Amino acid sequence: MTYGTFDLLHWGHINLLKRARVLGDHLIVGLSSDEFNEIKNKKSYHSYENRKLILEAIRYVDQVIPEHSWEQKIDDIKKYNVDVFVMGDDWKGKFDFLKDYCEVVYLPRTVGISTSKIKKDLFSVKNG
Ligand code: C2G
Repeated sequence: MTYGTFDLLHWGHINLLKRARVLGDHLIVGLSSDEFNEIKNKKSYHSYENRKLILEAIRYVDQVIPEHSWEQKIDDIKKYNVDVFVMGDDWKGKFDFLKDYCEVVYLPRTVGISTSKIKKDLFSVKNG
């Protein structure tokens, strides 16, 4: 299982999902709701419904559920019988408390791409 906003889907997201998928046989993505994004101080370009539609089209993703809060992970792990929890290593250590419930894996982030980089680069192109 993994969680995230996955806005303006890019190859860094795909690399994460691809590597996460092979750690098990069914990948669930806890997709941040628009409301939870506000709590994370993130404003996504695509709505939750459209980010969900995009994620569900990815071959590595088997199921998408909403992420409404920081506190839902333990319940999700129990509810969905999660064996492995996976995140990019920008989160390294932040979810070690989940080790009591499942394996916790932090994967190296893909260097050179991010949703904020895309927005920044597009903004500078537009403004010359
Ligand atoms: N990611 C990556 N490489 C990048 C960009 C992102 O590996 N170049 C990974 C992140 O580490 C994360 C996932 O892709 O595991 C989704 O990234 P975001 O949509 O930015 O997710 P985030 O805002 O970190 O939300 O409860 C956890 C949060 O919802 C995580």
